[in-house]
Amino acid sequence: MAGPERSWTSEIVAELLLDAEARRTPTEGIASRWPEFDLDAAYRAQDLAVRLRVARGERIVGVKLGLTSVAKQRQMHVDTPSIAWLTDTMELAPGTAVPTDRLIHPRAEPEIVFVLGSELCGPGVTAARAMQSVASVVGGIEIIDSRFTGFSFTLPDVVADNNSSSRYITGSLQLPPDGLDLALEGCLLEVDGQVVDSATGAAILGNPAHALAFAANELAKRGQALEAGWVVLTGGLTEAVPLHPGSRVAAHFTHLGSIVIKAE
Ligand code: OOG
Ligand code: MG
Repeated sequence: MAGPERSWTSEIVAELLLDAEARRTPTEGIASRWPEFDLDAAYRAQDLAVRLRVARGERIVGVKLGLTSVAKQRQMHVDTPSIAWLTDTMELAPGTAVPTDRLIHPRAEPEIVFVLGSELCGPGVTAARAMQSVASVVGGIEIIDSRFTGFSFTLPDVVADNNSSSRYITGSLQLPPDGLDLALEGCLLEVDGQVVDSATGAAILGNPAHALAFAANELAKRGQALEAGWVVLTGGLTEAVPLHPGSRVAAHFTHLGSIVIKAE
């Protein structure tokens, strides 16, 4: 006879997903097992998980937006952007290979990244106001790694899973935002020497500045603000590409330089 239904909570979800990450073992979607699992419960799980990360010594260094481009929304079958946390252990130093043996099924995606010079606090933040807080713009590659089987999830699932966070790397070229037209900033995505995709910054909600404003306004709903010095990943410009041991992925930007990662 089946045992009693597991009594789900956001705490249980947070621990289950951190454990799946640590054990490199994907799990089935939460939403399919807990029908009441909604976006509020998912963000609670996300916040609890980041508190557990901080308790074990990680430091919050910024946020990452998810599903801000049509390319990503179509690929993942989720049509709403979301926000998640970045910690210091997610940053890959330049030249460091992506350790695929510690990950489940990593993928790479090119992103436009902001570094904040001052605090940015919602609600009511416009794209123009958001850009006043930006000290510099950088190119980046994010390595995502879903804790869900087959990279298959609902919006609450992926939010609880910290938007599939895994690693990220930023380029060495830091440009002031003035004088850059971010909607027109182009990016070529190259995998093992072949250009496989391209996009401009307009792919990100029309302009990555809108993603930054979205981040401030979403965090305000949870009583939080973006802090000076934080890094903001504005979301994958193109579909994410699978990373296998030996893969080499490069993102070539018009003005933000080239970022290259190798997987081992
Ligand atoms: C969700 C992660 C989303 C982005 O840039 O869209 C994300 C996923 O695709 O697994 O980081
Ligand atoms: Mg991303």
